[in-house]
Amino acid sequence: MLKRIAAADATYKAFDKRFAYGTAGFRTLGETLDRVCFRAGVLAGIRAKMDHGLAGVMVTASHNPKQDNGLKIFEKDGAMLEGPWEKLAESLVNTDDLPTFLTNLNAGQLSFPGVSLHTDFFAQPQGVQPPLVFIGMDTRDSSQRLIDAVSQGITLIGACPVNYGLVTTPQLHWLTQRCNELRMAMPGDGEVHGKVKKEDFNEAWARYFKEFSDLIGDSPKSRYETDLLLDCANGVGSIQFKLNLELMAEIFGGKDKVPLNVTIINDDEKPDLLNEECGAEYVHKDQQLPHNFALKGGRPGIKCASFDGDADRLIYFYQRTEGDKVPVIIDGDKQFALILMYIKSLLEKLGITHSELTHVFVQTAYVNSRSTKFLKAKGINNELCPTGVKNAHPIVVGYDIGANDEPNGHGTIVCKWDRVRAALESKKDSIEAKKIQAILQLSNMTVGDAIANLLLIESILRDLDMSIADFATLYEENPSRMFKAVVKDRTKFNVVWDESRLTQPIELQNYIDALVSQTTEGKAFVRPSGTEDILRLYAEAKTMEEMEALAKAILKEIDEKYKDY
Ligand code: G16
Repeated sequence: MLKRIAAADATYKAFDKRFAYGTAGFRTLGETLDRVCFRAGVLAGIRAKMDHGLAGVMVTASHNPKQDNGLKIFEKDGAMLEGPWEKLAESLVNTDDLPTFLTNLNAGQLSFPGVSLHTDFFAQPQGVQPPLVFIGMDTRDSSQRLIDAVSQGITLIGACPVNYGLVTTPQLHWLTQRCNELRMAMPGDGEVHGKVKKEDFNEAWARYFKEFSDLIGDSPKSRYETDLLLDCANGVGSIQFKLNLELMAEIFGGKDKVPLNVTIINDDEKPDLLNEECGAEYVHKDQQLPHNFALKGGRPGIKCASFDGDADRLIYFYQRTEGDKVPVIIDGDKQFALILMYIKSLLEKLGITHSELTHVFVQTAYVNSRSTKFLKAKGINNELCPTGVKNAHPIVVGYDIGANDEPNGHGTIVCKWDRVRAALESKKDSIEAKKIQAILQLSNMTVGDAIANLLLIESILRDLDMSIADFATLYEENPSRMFKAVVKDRTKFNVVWDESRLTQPIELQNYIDALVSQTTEGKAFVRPSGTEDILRLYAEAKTMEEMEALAKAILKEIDEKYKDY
């Protein structure tokens, strides 16, 4: 086994840089990732060969430009790869001598705190259920080649790749978790994974959407708009969401019976067009209407949304008046404020208090100060964590109901079903209890999911009879924006735990502090990106002019003094 791994590894071009397991796995130019993908396949195979028996690998660079690619590894329950395993993955991918590394690792001469390798991973797997790695990819040019490399790594270490082809990232997380549940329910069935079809995902959400719709009924709405213009970033989201729409038409008994009429734009899956002037990242960060907005009926007042390249982010927006190039944006924070307020108000109607069913809303330093004030006033328990689902997850799971999100459109709400059901037991026939369960069922609890979140949010907007303009005015944000700065070595910029301040270079932090203190309702911070070779700057102020001046001054300082730092 080791010889074949070594021989295969040698066929992939060596690289001369160190790859870091960043915010969302390994990510860089697609053309440089072949060996990384092969080795990551070996790692995922080892993960699956431990007592868990299952892991997942998604080949995607999500919001990044089309020439990039990357991969995320995840656990059998769909959660991100455990932190200690990230460290092992990083070392394994970067080693100069893979056979020696693997030999030492297997013999226990090389160890990683928190990683328990209690099974000889060179041995043939025992037991009925083979170790599996669920794999999938986005629509990039390099994705097929890279997934072949991942697949080879998995096979050579003695695990079995299960290739789902073109899927959204959250879909693959969910399919992995689904298989894990089935395996636990049917431990004697070695072929149970064959029962997990990628369409199960689409079918589940079409059904959950219908179940919630049945609770609302079809009483006329005066403000809710059934029409939605959806920008799919020319990515894999359009392939999957179209299937959802077909299934919804079937389940509702006809397209005209579905209380949501979606017109899709930017659904050309040509890799060249991926994320090009469209998609959630473009709309949110560049604050622009997506390409082709006007092509299929985009006009002032029309409710719109954007997915990103692998459909794990969702941004809502609309054009306020004719000719406006800058859309009104409803970011992740506002989407999840709506979801939490909705659930909280149902719980309040049932008289269920925070101590009976605890909740938390975990956000990042990017949260707008007005959002924080709003949540506080509404009594929503709020915490901050560093960027990345892997950082939010440990906090969220400490509560009965927990949501985490980022303004860029990532977000999910999870719950402890046993706690929720127990709290609702004596009221389970009430409409409120039914709605709480139906809305939580609409959440993809493995990871933030643009398709699931869209159907979840549409359900709430319809129940509350809210228009897109009503949604936008849930609270008013300070003008804010994210900027990028290119520096020679972003790893030299260190931040505090929640990323809101630099610890190094401290002179730059002092400069930012001085500017912020002179700005009305000013907020700004700089952090190194974990997915791109840049620094990110967040700036916020009471007025657009002050926000822009704040950002301009910080960007100038970085350019003049820290570009080659
Ligand atoms: C990933 C992460 C997000 C993060 C984003 C940008 O998203 O899952 O949590 O906000 O990268 O991260 P950074 O600011 O570190 O570059 P995606 O959608 O690109 O996979």
